[in-house]
Amino acid sequence: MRESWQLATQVIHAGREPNETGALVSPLCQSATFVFDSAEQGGARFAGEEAGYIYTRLGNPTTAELERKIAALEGSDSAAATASGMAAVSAALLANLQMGDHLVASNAVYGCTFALMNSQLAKFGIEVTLVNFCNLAEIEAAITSNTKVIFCETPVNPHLEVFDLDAIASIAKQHNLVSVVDNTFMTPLLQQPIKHGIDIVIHSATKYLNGHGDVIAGIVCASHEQMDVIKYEVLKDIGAVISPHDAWLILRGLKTLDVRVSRHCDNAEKVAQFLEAHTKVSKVYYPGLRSHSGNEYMGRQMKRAGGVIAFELDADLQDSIAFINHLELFSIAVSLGDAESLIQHPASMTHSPYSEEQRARAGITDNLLRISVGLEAVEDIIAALDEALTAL
Ligand code: LCS
Repeated sequence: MRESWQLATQVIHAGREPNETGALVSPLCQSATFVFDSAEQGGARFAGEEAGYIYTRLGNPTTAELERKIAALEGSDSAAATASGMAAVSAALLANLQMGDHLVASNAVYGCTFALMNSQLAKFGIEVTLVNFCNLAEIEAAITSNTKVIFCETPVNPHLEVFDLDAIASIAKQHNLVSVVDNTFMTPLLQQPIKHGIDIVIHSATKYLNGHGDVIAGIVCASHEQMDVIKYEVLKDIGAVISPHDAWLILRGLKTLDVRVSRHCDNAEKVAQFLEAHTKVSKVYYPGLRSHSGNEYMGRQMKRAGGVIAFELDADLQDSIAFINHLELFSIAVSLGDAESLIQHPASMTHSPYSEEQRARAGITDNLLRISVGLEAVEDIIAALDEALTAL
């Protein structure tokens, strides 16, 4: 692979290695374990004296191809594919936190990431402080002598607030913290946090990377030094690794990532403009719109705004729920980044682990609706929204 190749080319070719069959598509290596030539060879592989596969929880050729590809796209030394996006978040945090440590994260994050920090990590004496990452002084003020990690998503799930990656990386370096960014909403084609100085990038590969709604998976990208702990200690012992079959499906999905992401963005830009102009929509959250606070980062940190839009209707909660039920073409489902357009209600679905008060602090209103704009003809997506808005 040439370093000069564009991401649209790398997404197809990066990470591939010739295989002995000559097959264009790398064969799926669906094996739990690997046979040693001798007892001595087995011992040498466990001791790290000889390269080679041992057991799929420790590494697998299909998984390794996916890891090489994503590492190339994100510009990291290495990557580890995981059983889910939550396994990726967990591995990145557990590798860098222990009892008595403190973590600073943004007020709004995906609901289960919030629950992991506030419920699971809390059980092991790891504290979290959630602050507004738009205000850099608030981040600085939250840092204490035991802070080890700074974490955010950008754009944020569910309301797409955007944070300054250069500034976050610089605060982390100044205080000797590990910075972790969840890049799920962007994919490496639209944003590469490591190029802004971020230490660890994670993804729910369930979303755009796979893109076909048939796999739950995640990926962590970091330096070799970080990966020695993330992959060969934490993931090895916790066991939250990806199935080779799922890695193979994601490799298949990734071949069309560039064309899919372009179409998601084209469609979402038109849908966001339609919603913003509609009298029954009171607020639209999409960084591609000039009215959005994240718009200043377009071009600087994000190439385009992605395929997720949040909005509030000029209606009460009951009518907003009726709108979801009335909407044709869209499936009422959590997740995002699939070919199908999806709609969900964050307060009662993806962000239900938050209490009402915590949601208010995170800016997640009860009326907020979130759509993942799919790959259908945009005229049909807009017609469906228009009809449901008219029926309000
Ligand atoms: N990070 C982000 C930003 C996410 O949106 C999600 C899942 C995860 C991590 C966890 O990934 P998973 O374990 O599900 O692969 N977000 C979801 C959502 O918004 N709707 O359904 C799942």
